[in-house]
Amino acid sequence: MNMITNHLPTAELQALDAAHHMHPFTDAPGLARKGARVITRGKGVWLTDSEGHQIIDGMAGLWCVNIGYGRKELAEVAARQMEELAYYNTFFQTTHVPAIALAAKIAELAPGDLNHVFFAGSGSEANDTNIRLVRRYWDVKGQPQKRVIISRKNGYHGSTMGGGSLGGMAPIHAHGGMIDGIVHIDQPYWWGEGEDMTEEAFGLARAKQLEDKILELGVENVAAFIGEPIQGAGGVIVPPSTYWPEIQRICDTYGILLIADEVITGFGRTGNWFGSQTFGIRPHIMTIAKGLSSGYQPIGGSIICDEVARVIGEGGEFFHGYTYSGHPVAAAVALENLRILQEEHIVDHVRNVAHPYLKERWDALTDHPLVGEAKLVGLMGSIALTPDKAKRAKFAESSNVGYRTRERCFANNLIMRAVGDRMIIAPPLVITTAEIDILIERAKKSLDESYASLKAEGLFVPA
Ligand code: PXG
Repeated sequence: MNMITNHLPTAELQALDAAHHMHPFTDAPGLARKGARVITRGKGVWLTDSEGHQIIDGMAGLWCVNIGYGRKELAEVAARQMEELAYYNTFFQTTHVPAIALAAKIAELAPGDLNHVFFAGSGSEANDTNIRLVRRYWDVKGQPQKRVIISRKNGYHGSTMGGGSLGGMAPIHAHGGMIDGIVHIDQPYWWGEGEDMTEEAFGLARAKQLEDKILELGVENVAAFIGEPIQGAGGVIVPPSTYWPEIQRICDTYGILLIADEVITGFGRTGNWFGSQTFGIRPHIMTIAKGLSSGYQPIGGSIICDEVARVIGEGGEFFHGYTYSGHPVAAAVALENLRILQEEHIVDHVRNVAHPYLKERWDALTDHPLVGEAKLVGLMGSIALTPDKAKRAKFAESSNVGYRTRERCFANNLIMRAVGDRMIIAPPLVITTAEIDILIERAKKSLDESYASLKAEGLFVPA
């Protein structure tokens, strides 16, 4: 029997999964006890599991299925490309049509003079490329000591050694260490860390840390700053309006390279093609992945400005690349995904229809006793769970409030994730207003149940 087309009963699949499949970011014994949820089909914003549940995917997979599941056009393009040229590399002075066409299309969509694309297989790989690119850039310019990259605590840039080091997550650093030459400043998380400051003043203060760090390290040692326009995996932390303009000013003043990690915020998520446009950021390099192919094929890359590409070129051969850089099937599928995003005006749908409709309902969740603030940019949202809104208080860790609420969402056939005490969503960009109603209805029910259980257990109290 072919287990893929005619699968085994759920319990058997779960047993095989536990025996042989090591999952990312997972407590394996814990999962083995419980059994993993087996997802079998996807259509639009809907998933089906092996037990036949119809689940609304509030996370677009892992922030990536921007055009929604089940688009046949992408399957057809993949099949055609596999028949015509399943693989060829882009090393050794060779190229192929899908990589050419996709690079040209990305350059057309990207703002400013971001005109050059270096392909990778994922966001992590692309950020590893970026580390080498920015260090090589200063090298060629005769400043090889300019190597330090400044990043943020609670930022996420992947989980390879380079990506994990750029990210500011201590548990990741604890498993395998960090590469050298990366330092972290604090994140612009006003709700959690702003104390008595206004959001605007706090945004400026957190951006100012970049300037202080550059001066402390010596500008002659600093290569670049990297940040996500909105921190995704960190909890959909939307920075105060003052933050990015000040970061931009500092990068301009000290002449350090600015990398916008657009792996989540790219390709329509924020209501523009790129989050940098939403926040007025002018990066030298953008990291892309996820929405580039809507997750239908693994592909990522770096979009590089004219000046950085020119300097890298002046240096002669750049000793870097992946077997699958510009993979023809992945590139063809990504190109078809971009055609659909563009021709079906999906970014306009986010900005003009889905965002405004969801925004009203998302903000209204703050009426719920469990919800403090609600943030939504485009179709990327978060709510803070709190036992005391006025004090922006935290729950005790033992309340497991995020996990508890996520479990209620799962039970109610809604995928809404928890990051600590924030609940986050990033649904497929094609979500309709009727589907938004269902998402909100299930979210409310889950919040009600979570709240009731906290109350019943005497846990609805500040830490
Ligand atoms: N940068 C950003 C901003 C990301 O969100 C990566 C880089 C790495 O991409 P790859 O393709 O190597 O995974 C990401 C990935 C989560 C979660 O728990 C988020 C990501 C990946 C896995 C889990 O929200 N983002």
